[in-house]
Amino acid sequence: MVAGVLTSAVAAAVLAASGTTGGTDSVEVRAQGRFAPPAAFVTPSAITYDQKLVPAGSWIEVTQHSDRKGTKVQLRVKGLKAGYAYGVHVHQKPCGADPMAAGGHYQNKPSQDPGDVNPDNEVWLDFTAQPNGSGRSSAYHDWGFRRGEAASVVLHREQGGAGARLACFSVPFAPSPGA
Ligand SMILES: [Cu+2]
Repeated sequence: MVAGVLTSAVAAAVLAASGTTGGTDSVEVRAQGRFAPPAAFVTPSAITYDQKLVPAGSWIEVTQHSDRKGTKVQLRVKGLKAGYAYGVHVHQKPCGADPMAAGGHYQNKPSQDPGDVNPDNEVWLDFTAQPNGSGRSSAYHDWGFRRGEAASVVLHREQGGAGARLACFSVPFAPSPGA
């Protein structure tokens, strides 16, 4: 195990921490944040665009484990709307005040074909919030991210690959070892 980088930043109601550790055979990324609305001068790492469904102060954690065989991404949330069915995917770009800033879905096989918008070619983390507002999900693929092409997790109003963007969390996803 080689010491990696650990950074943290506190700004307004935002706490974000991410770390990467790994030897030559695997890579780990863990990022946590609390959602805040877009602000004029500081872009939080976790931004809510809809405070009814993603209240300010609600919490998110995303972890990535990649090795030469594949990639597991796990999502945990707290403080969301009980019983609500959220759609979630990994997107290409970091979050911004504009919900569209995160760009499109990360795709293993980049494609314009709507048929390639599916949980095999993309990382979907849809979940339904528990009665206490918490939720979790995970996705495993036998592929990994290309460097710099996966940078956020977006929560959507609907499940199944589409729907309005409710919130966005910037995550520094790492390329697979050896990539
Ligand atoms: Cu999405």
